[in-house]
Amino acid sequence: MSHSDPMLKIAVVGHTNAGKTSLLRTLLQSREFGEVDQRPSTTRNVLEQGVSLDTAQIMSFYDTPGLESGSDLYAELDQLGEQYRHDGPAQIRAFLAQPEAETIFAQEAKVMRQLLQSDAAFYVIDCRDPVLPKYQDELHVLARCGKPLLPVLNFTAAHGNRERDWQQALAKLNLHAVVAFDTVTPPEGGERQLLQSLAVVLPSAQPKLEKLIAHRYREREQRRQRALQAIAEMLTDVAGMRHRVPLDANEDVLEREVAALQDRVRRREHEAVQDLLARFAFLPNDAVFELVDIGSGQWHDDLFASDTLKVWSKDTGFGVGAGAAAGAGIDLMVGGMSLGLAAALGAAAGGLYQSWRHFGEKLKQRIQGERELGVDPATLATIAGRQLYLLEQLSQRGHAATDAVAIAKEHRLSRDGFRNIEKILAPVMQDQPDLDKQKIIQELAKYLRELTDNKR
Ligand SMILES: Nc1nc2c(ncn2[C@@H]2O[C@H](COP(=O)(O)OP(=O)(O)OP(=O)(O)O)[C@@H](O)[C@H]2O)c(=O)[nH]1
Ligand SMILES: [Mg+2]
Repeated sequence: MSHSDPMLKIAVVGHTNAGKTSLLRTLLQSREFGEVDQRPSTTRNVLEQGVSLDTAQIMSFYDTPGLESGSDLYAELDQLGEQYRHDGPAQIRAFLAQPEAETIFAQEAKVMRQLLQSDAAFYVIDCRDPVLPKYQDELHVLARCGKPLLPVLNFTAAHGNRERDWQQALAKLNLHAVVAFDTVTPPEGGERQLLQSLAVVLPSAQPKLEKLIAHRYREREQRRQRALQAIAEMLTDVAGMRHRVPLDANEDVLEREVAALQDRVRRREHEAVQDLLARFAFLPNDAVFELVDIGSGQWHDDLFASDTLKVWSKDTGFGVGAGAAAGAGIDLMVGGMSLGLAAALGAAAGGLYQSWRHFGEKLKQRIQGERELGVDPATLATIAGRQLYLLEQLSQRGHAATDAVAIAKEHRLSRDGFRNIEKILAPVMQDQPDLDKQKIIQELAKYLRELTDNKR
């Protein structure tokens, strides 16, 4: 791209509350751009945001205040006289020179000044609204600025929207290129379609926009790849977490160790969630765990909430054995072999030594006086399922969304869904000597990629 290339300037205009700032949040992949609110007239001034490609800025977007007085403005322009009949931009400039442009039409004037200085504009429409005359007047006034307008139908995910009515009304104004793009739940490939349609109404910008589309595609693929790698790393870390418990440890010590291990798992999962949110440019509170505790009916966000684990383990084919039955999600391992937490509990209830005894001499020798606590498969399947679900949600989520992604109980993996992951992680879970952790992470990342590719 040569330096003499003029900067592409795209304004975002439309009625107040139509979702202009929201559209830009999604396009710019920035949760923090501007101010979004359900009240009208949230954006009070033009706000610019540049877009860079390989460190060079190629274009700027301009968020503008919402239009509110389309019909009054239409009447005002009408009074400016016959001489502007065939020169819309001159008519708008004449209007902007009037005192009213600084007083009652101050908001509208900011929009029109920006539009005159831009190459083209997205005209954002809340297509839940009927095509009212005030909107048609507003569009007529904007069209007089002489810049290409690309209507963007927002709120298309809303039930009973009037997409068709709007398409017809826009065609009557000679606006045939229209894009449906819900800013909160953008359609698959929506951004590409939006930018390509912009290139249709503004052909001179096509090379730049094509470059941007290709760049965004590469960026998305790379981000997904790295996110899957990070998930694989976290799962391998958690699968390999071990807490040693001496043979002569009493019940309190065992409980303390279980709690400490649970805490490590929670923290590692939390870290991974924050990492995913940051990679996708979302905010720390944009994901919440909604786990209902079936027994008490209360909401828990605890990975190890006892009743939930118990019931889900059964539902998802993990059985009510091992750690799940205890609600601990932690397994007792002896010499790298899982004995299930039932054994640990037995140990806790009946005295460590007694329950230890029936594992036999051979085993006792093998463990050489120490047992280990590790994370049980049901817990790992929960964490894996949550992460993959979050990844999927974040990949398709618009940055205009203001609510959080709710991660619920059904997002854990079933025993079947977890089987291959468990197979790959087996050497780590069994604490095999000389295992190549990096190789396992790579293998797991590759498998997760296949798994998620199939879902796409
Ligand atoms: N569900 C849903 N809500 C949306 C969508 N777009 C915008 N909103 C919501 O609609 C309200 C208005 O959005 P804004 O982006 O502030 O609208 P605006 O056009 O910039 O408004 P002004 O700056 O006041 O002119 C906010 O509460 C948004 O969260 C959408 O596609 N779907
Ligand atoms: Mg706004």
